[in-house]
Parts: sequence; C-alpha cells; structure tokens
Amino acid sequence: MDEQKKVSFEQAEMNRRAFLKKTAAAGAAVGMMGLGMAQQQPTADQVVRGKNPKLVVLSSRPVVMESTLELLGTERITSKANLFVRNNIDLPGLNTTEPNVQPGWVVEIGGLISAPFRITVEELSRLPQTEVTSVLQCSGNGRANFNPRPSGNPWTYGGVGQVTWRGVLLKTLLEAKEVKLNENARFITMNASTQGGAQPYEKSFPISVLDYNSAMLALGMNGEPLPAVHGGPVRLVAAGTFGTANVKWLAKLEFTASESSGNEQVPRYRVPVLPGWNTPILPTQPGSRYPYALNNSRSNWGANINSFILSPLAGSSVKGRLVEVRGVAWNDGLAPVESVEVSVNGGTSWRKAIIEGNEGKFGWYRWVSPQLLAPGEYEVMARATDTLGRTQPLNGNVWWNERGYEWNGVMRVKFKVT
Ligand SMILES: Nc1nc2c(c(=O)[nH]1)N[C@H]1C(S)=C(S)[C@@H](COP(=O)(O)O)O[C@H]1N2
Ligand SMILES: [Mo]
Repeated sequence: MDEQKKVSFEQAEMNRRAFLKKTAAAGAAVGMMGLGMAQQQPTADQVVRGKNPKLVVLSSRPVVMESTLELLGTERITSKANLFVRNNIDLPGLNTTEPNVQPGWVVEIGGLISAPFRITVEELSRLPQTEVTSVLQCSGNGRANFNPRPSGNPWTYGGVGQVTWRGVLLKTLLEAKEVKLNENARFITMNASTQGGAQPYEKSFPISVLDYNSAMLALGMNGEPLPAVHGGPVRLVAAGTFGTANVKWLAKLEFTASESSGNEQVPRYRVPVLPGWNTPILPTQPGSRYPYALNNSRSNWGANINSFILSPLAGSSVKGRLVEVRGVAWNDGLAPVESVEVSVNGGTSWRKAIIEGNEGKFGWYRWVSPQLLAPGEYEVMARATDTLGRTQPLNGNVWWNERGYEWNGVMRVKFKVT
C-alpha cells in the first residue's frame, strides 16, 4: 500500500469509527428501533448532502461514490444527485451538492504567458459564458472487471455521468485579458485550493490533447451554480478527457513547458505506452508491476471509446418477444461515434443499433437495438466504433495495467426473456 493510500485508509477507518459511535448513540436514544444501525455503512446522502442514497459509497473519506447503471438509465443529463464523486483530497465543509458561495475566490493564471493575472469568480461570471455537455468519467471506472484486480477503488460502471457545464472558455479568458501564449507552452498545469489545510492536488494536461479550444473554467452545472462537491465555485473542465484533469476548486492554472512531476501526475493516473501522446496502452502481463515514469507511460488523457448497456439490466426478466436493448456510447470527441453493434448470441453475429442522437461531440450517443427474442436466457453485448476506426476490445483484459485504468472492454449483460 503506498503512503497516500495508507493515509486515506486510516482516515476512512477513523471516519467509520466516528460514524459508528454517532449512530450507536443515536440508535441507543431511539431504542435502536431494531435496525441494527451500528452495522450499517454510511449511505451516500449521509456522506454528501443531496446525493441519492442509491449511490454506492466506495470510501467516505476521501469521498468516493459511484452511480449505478439503473440510475444512469433514468436521465438524459445526469442530475447532481446521481453523479458519482471522486475526491483524492477532500476540502473541509464541501460535502454537499449545494453551491460553494465564496465571494472573492481568486484563480491565478500564469506561467508561459505574456502577462500573469488573477481573476475573481465575480469577474469570471461577467465574461461571455459557454455551455458544453460532456461525459465525466473516472479513468478507474470499470476497474473491477480487470483480472487480477488492480489496487484502487473497485469501480464497477458507475464512475461516469453526462452533465452540462457552463463557464468561460480559457481561450475567451485569455483574449479578454489580451494575454498571449508563449510558444514553449505545451501543458496546462493546475492546482486545486488547499483551503482548510487540504493537501495539494496538481495535474497537467497537454494543450494539444486537451482540445484547448473547449477547455473552460466552469462556474455552473446543469443550469445551476456548480455544486460544492463537484468543484464549486470554479473548476477546470476539459471536455473529452478523463475526470482526473478536471481539477475542482481551481486556485491556480499555469501554462508550462513540461508535465508536473507531482504524485498525481506520476506514478498515479498513468498507463504504460510507447513514447508519444494519446497512444494506445502497451500490453503488459496481467499481475505484473510497471516502473511508471514520464517517458514510458502517459497520463489518462482523452477518454477512450466505450459503450454501456443501460437496459435490460443484468439479472432482470423482460417480457418478449420484442425487446429493446438500450444504451449509450462515447469517446474523446475527436471523431464521431459511427456505429454501435449489438450481439445477443455471445458475439457470433452482430447487428447495428440505431443511434438516436447525441448531446454534442463530447456527450453520450444514445442507441437502441430492437431484438425479437423468444423466451429464454440471453447475454447481450455492445461494441462502439468511431470514424477513426477506434473500437472496444471483446476482452477488456488485453489492456490490463497495474493500476487498472481506462477499461473499455465490451460489456456483457445476462437477462431473461419470459
Ligand atoms: N481538486 C480536485 N480535483 C479533482 C479531484 C480531486 O481529488 N481534487 N479528483 C479528480 C478525479 S480523479 C475525478 S474522476 C474527477 C471526479 O469529479 P467529480 O467528483 O465531480 O465527479 O475529479 C477530478 N478533479
Ligand atoms: Mo478519477
């Protein structure tokens, strides 16, 4: 267990004990009501105010909770109640979906630009605002499928959601301030606030991969001020990238010539690759260790192509004969998702699903595949492909990597037709 994990494990344990003590006291006060409350883990709404109690808490300190395929299937845009949370470092007092009202909050913008400056949230809110709908996904989502199971939070499929961000494009901000990029600027290096004594969180993303043109300082989500737990009052959103670059509680943003060498950049959040950017994962022996360094691996940059089956749900029974298999597909937004193929016979034959629509290039493509199915047991699979020919492996374990990132294996769902 590395040092950071050990610390957070101890914190989680302390938190659990404090919680048990509290619930035991509360339980005693109401005569326990026969609920055996002292055995229960805190629910998502107890960990973060405003969250749906159906979210699954993976850690209460730092806060890590995942949504479910069932909940994701009920909404076109994931509500703040149903959106997963991934904190590496909690900021005290922000475990709520309410806005984080902090007048005068400052973001420092600097590094390789013609003139560094500071900007307040009030000033940001007076600049032209842009909306973008994008898929937010933890790069560890799907980790529980890897065999052997890598260390880290055992995300199943719920570390993902689709939300609409509103804020000021970085490009718009620099133009408004009449600030020019230095030609040596290659990366954006960001720091989260350390208010309340929080540990630093520093991440870098290459300007080229990040689709600099759509990177924004987000102040809002789904038509409301950005919820505190999701990074309010201001968060960097790089549509098309995995969650890790989307720094919450943004305090500083610098244009730099190279990547941060901090712990969150290396060895964390990386996959083995041959040198190069946005390259495929280098296959490694499942179960083996990898000596992560900046030059033999890459950070979790652009989201790789993926698709999830949202209906029917695993283990469910549906009425035949016409069964609508439904789901979503997405990628990094660099090319459109071209097709989703569905198989109901273990991959022997595939049929193209109907793509019903998508929420812009960074959002989910909703697809449906009507199937005529006689009563019986089925296993349905779905595989997305984009116009660059990028597709999902039938066996996601081919990309097994020590830390279990970027799972995009074809999903298999067993259900019954009655
Ligand atoms: N300041 C800060 N920003 C952060 C993190 C964090 O721990 N601290 N976690 C990152 C990771 S790993 C993910 S997956 C996303 C999760 O975003 P959410 O909690 O809003 O769902 O936030 C990213 N931004
Ligand atoms: Mo993440």
